[in-house]
Amino acid sequence: MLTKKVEEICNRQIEREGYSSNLYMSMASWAENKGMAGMAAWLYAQADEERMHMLKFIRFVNERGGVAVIPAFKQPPVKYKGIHEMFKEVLRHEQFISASINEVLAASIAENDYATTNWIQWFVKEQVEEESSVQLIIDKLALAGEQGIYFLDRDIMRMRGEK
Ligand code: OFO
Repeated sequence: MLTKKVEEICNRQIEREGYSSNLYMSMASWAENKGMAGMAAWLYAQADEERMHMLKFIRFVNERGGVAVIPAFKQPPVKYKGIHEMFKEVLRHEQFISASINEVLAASIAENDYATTNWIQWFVKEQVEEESSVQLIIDKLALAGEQGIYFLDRDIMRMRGEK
C-alpha cells in the first residue's frame, strides 16, 4: 500500500511524464515542418517512450492501492529557436526529470516504502541513458554545423536502435 506522500509524488510524476511526451511531440512536429524528418522521427519515438513512462506510473500507483490521477497538461511551446537550441532544451528537461525521479526515490526511502524504492530504480537507470543519448546528439550537432545537419538528420533515424 502506498502512503499518501508517495502516492502524491507518483501522481506528480504522472503529470511530468505526460507533459514530457507532449513536449517532445510538439518538438517533433516543429522539426517535421522544418523538413528534418530524422529529428522528427527521433522525437516522435521519444514522445511514445514518455507516454509509456506515464503509463508505468499509472499502473504502479493503481497496483499499489493508490488512485492514479490523469491530469490536464500545460501546452508545450510551438516554436523553437533552432534544432541545436531545441536539443539543449531536451537535455535541460531530462535533467529536470532526473531530479524529479530522485525526489520520488527519496520520498520512498523516507516513508520506508522499499517496494517503490526498488521499482523506481528502472527510471533512475533510464534517465542516465536518456541524458547521455541527448548529450550525444548535442555533441553531433555541434560538430556538424549548418551544412552537416542535413546528413546528421538522416543518421539520427538509426540512433533509436543504439539504446
Ligand atoms: Fe525521459 O523521462 Fe521519462 O522518465
